[in-house]
Amino acid sequence: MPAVVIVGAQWGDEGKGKATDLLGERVDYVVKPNGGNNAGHTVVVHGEKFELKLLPAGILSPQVTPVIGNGVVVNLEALFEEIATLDSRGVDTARLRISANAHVVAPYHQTLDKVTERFLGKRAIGTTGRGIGPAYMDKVGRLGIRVQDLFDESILRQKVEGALRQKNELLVKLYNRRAVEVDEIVEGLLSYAERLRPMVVDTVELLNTALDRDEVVLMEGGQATYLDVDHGTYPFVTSSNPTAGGACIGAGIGPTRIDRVIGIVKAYTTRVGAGPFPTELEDKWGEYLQTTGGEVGVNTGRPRRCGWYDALMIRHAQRINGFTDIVLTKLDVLTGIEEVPICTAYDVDGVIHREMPMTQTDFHHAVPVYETLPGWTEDISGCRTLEELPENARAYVARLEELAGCRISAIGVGPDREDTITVH
Ligand code: 2SA
Ligand code: GDP
Ligand code: MG
Repeated sequence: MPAVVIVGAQWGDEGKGKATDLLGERVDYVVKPNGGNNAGHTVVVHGEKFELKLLPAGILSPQVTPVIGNGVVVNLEALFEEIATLDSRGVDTARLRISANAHVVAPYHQTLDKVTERFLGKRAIGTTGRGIGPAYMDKVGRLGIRVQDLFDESILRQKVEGALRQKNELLVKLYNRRAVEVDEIVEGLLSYAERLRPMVVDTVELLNTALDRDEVVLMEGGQATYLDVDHGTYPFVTSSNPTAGGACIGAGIGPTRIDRVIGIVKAYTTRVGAGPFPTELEDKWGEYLQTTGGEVGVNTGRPRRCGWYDALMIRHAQRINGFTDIVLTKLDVLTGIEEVPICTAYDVDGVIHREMPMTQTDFHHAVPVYETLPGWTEDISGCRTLEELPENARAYVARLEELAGCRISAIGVGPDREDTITVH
């Protein structure tokens, strides 16, 4: 398996971190292709819990070289904080490599994220407030600061001056904030330059020569398919492309080198932030999933909205990403529910849709149509083979596989690395 992509199939927090960590033993490089410190992965290794934000989950496997790809936006303060936390817990972070082309999240990006959300009022996106959107806006608008700019003070100064001419107009005139000083930003960024220098390399060369040597590179997508700025529930999305195609761009690896695209799918659905969510449960079952599943944002501590499994979303995600396999996570959370609903169609103002509607308006109006399967009460957390699962749990998995049109190759039955069924 030369290059492998891991993609979230829903709205994030499907357990991508755990899946990456699990594959870690067979992988040489783990590259994060998109997003920044808006991500949040909880990985439990032999009972010890790690929370990762900006760093790829592969950093927890000693033989893996973790890489921050060109498609990432890097908050340097958050980077060094996370490195310090992992160092203090005995994780070797010296192996980390960062693309010279990755963009920097500057303090004014974070300010702009927060004031824009306030400005939007009821139409706010519910961002993580980490400055991710404004940093990507500057990248596309050609006003961004790249990691490599920190090694050339005069270029850095010119770029910061250019960016602040526009940002200060916005901050002062539109948002009634104080203007940001060029020196303050330049000095702040330069203070990280020497610590950053040994980590910064041409990651395209690093990763592609590794592939030439038949080493395994795993691209660990952040966020998820329905948070993708092109394919997600726009405008309630993040500002990058956390889909399989986006991983190629964000890592600098050509699509012909990719062998497997693994979709990470939660056995139910969750979402953080605003936006449509047809199967959302605002009753005791929503609360049940939230509590039993421990559905709280790793990064911001926000409770995640919860709902039943939506088969239309997964089938559409399968098309967008071309999954070769699905890893189904958190099946254990459904234990004890007498009858487990699966959304197999939407009723949109009296019209039945069996595939994702074309327009966002229809998606907003979609009322889920459920098929219900009998549940199971047996504790499944100790199961390690498909055969050990209760019959009803097996039937649930088989039905999801059929509806997704894709093989389920592993099933999560608990948060620890070991709590996994590998399907042969
Ligand atoms: P942003 O900050 O611009 O990327 O926010 C835009 C939307 O993307 C959503 N988003 C996320 N959704 C789920 N999980 C994410 N990471 C953290 C986690 C979230 C947390 O793993 O728990 O701690 O709150 C993540 N990152 C971005 C966000 O909610 C907006 O809807
Ligand atoms: P990510 O953003 O996709 O990496 O996912 P998060 O780490 O934000 O959220 C997934 C949560 O579910 C984490 O707390 C994991 O420890 C936990 N988790 C992952 N897989 C399983 C599973 O199969 N069962 C249970 N009970 N928890 C899981
Ligand atoms: Mg997460």
